[in-house]
Amino acid sequence: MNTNYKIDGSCAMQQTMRWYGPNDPVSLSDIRQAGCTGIVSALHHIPNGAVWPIEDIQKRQKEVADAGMVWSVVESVPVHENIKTQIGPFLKYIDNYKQSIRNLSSCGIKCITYNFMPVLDWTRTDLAYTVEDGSKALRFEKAAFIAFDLFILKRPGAESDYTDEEISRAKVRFDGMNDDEKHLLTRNIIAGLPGSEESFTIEQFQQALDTYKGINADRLRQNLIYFLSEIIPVAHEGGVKMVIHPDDPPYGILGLPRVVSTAADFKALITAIPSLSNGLCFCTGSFGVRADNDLAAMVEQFADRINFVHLRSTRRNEWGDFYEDNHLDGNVDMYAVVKQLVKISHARNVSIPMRPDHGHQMLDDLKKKTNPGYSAIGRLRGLAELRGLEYGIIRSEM
Ligand code: DNO
Repeated sequence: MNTNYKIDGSCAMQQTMRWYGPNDPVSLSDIRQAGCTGIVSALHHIPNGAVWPIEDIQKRQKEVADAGMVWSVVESVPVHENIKTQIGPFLKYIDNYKQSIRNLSSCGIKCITYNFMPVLDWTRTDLAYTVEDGSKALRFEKAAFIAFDLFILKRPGAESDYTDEEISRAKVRFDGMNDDEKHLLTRNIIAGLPGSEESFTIEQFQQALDTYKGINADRLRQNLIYFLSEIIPVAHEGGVKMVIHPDDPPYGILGLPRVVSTAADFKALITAIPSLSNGLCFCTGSFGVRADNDLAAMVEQFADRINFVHLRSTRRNEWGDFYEDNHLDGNVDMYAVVKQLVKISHARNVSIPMRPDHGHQMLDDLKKKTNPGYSAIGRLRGLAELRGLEYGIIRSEM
């Protein structure tokens, strides 16, 4: 038995939370008091595509250090849309991306998260879904999403992406919405959730979708592999692990291609670019929406690639809707996942940074303006439960 459990010691994952910077209503002191030693952050003020200056990186590092923590993971250096579509000055944006990697590395930050989702980062239809205990969760409801696509956005050709049953459910859903609800749904989808670096009007949104005409999943995958072939050698040289975040939700939306939704998807990326700097941000909430993703088996399969972990559990239904459940509830077998993560951390002798991904808006936070998914108390609860789970696993099995 290992009685040496130390938070952030070699036998446990590093506990972190995301911090959106000085404007985040949750302070660094709050995060420290939740028991974290690491911070996950990004320079949200730097425009997408521009180089991250060393001075700005150091300033953020100092803010975090002054609060007694370390900026351990970047989430995210966003990938410019031109890089995904290979339209326009994408080579320039790739050069800038490489320089941001070099700058972060020279400051000692060695783990960088990114995603390759076309147009939209994570997507939800409802940011305040009341669950049975009275707290509020994020939710993706397919009928509402399809209603947006067919009857608000009116995307050309959208009907052919859905079954008759899905269309009629969406119609009923749409007819039952008043104008405020339609407006809110639209905003939730296109105005950009926290951490997404894009925000659109309806017209701009359709234009952005149009740039993917003719780009199917194979083509998007090729563009991603090209991007990786350029940046991974730079990351490797600087000792940096690039970690890709899976698609959220992990299936096609709005006719857009998806290339990071399953184990096979990620396998294709590491087969093409085998360097260990080509890593994975293992997000149980995103991968877990698909019943065909065996999460614990994926941790085992990608044991040497997982360099950052998001722990969250979703509960899905037969329609493809899901909401974010409590961290130890829902469809994710969190015990099996954490057990496997503890195993790989030990085998590699590393303390992999993890963060409780999202949390319910609850207790006092219900009265406050919070970033959807990123309120203090819900994440505190999630982290406390996950810490206890990990502690129990280490104490009883190792
Ligand atoms: C949502 C987050 C995502 C994630 C990006 C990574 O809460 O998990 O916004 O940060 O997709 O690039």
